[in-house]
Amino acid sequence: MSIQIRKLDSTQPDFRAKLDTLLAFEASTDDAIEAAVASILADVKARGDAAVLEYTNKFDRISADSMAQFDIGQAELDAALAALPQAQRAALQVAAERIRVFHERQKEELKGFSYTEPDGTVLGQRITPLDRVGIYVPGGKAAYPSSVLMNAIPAKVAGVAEIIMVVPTPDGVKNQMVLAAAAIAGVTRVITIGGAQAVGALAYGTATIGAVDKIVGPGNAYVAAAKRRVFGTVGIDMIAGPSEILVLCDGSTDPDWVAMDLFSQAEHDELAQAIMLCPDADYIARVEASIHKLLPTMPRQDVIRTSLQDRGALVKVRDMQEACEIANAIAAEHLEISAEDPQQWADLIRHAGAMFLGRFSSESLGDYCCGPNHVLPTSRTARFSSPLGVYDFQKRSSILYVSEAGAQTLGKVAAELAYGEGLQAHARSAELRIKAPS
Ligand code: HSO
Ligand code: ZN
Repeated sequence: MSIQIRKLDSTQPDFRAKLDTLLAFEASTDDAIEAAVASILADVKARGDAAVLEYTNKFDRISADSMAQFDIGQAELDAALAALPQAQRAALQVAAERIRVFHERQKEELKGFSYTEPDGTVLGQRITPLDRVGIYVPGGKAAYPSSVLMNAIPAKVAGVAEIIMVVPTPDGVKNQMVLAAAAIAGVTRVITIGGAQAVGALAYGTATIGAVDKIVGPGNAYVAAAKRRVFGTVGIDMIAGPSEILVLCDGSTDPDWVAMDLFSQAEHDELAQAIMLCPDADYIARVEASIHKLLPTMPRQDVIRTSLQDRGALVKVRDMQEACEIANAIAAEHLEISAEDPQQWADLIRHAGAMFLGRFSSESLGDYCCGPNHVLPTSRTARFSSPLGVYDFQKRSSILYVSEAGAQTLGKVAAELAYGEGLQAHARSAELRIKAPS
């Protein structure tokens, strides 16, 4: 079966409207899902472990009789790691080490500070890790060991004391590579529960699972809805949408490479989005030919075809400058700049989750092992949010030490403002510290 891929031209008068339609993605607002999730969360909050056990047995088609059966001990994690084929174990270890090194750098950027004023007053900011974090790992078609590393390692580097990973095991089947990745990343505890019930258990705590402070990690529409609802009780990282890749191409890269890069995100999901921008019409035709040639060789060709047909596009732009402007409007999760001199174009980019510069930097390398995080803002949220990082597992506290001399001058300022706001106690609290003139 062949593929029909959308071709757009930036000189068409309705180009921006067409692009907007293509980019529009409705994050789940399904009423049935919302209602189901609300009732599961309320039930978990009220009945704790009993509810989690029931939902897990029902949704994952298993028949456990106690929560203890969902706890995977360290010995089982270590055994999963030991049993992996040597090459797979080595690859996970190399990836984990590189991810750790990158995030250690991030941590160095995130030091607190303090400064002392002439009167001895000291002001500053202290950064501390979260105590307990929950990591949600999907158990279905997107059970990615690489995502275990990408979520757990920054938490570990930040200094989070307890990392609780939940992963559903439909029909009781455990993904050994996911367990091995948990062992490598140093996850504290792995519990084989999933869905909204796992999010509820982590957020509210049950007798066997203590409440966490933040829940991170991707999940299906139920998990996303549950994370939104528990936000406030706990922190959450983001609501991840389908994967996206935007390739900016000057026409100098082997078209097979570009076609395969587009496939690499399209193969994640029918809803994934793969778009190419290029000023050279002949080159676009060559990439299209590569797509036709390579698609039949792909095991996941059905997913790729649907994704490319429904949400993909090959876009002819006037020049690379215009490609950069459009890239900023798209604010893609992944942006590849496959060009002779990528840096000059990268300098023009303000909005992208991750930028891959030059033709050798395929997104797949970043997905697994370069080091930067692959959990990135999707659905245009790169306009205002950042890759998952050490900072997501830390928070800041302000430090205020006011000297006796500082209290004299600051007290007058504060009292003035407090009277202005009609707040007597504030004003007098400041004034009590001001010494009467002797
Ligand atoms: N590209 C995905 C991450 C991933 N790729 C995991 C392969 N495995 C995030 O958009
Ligand atoms: Zn990927």
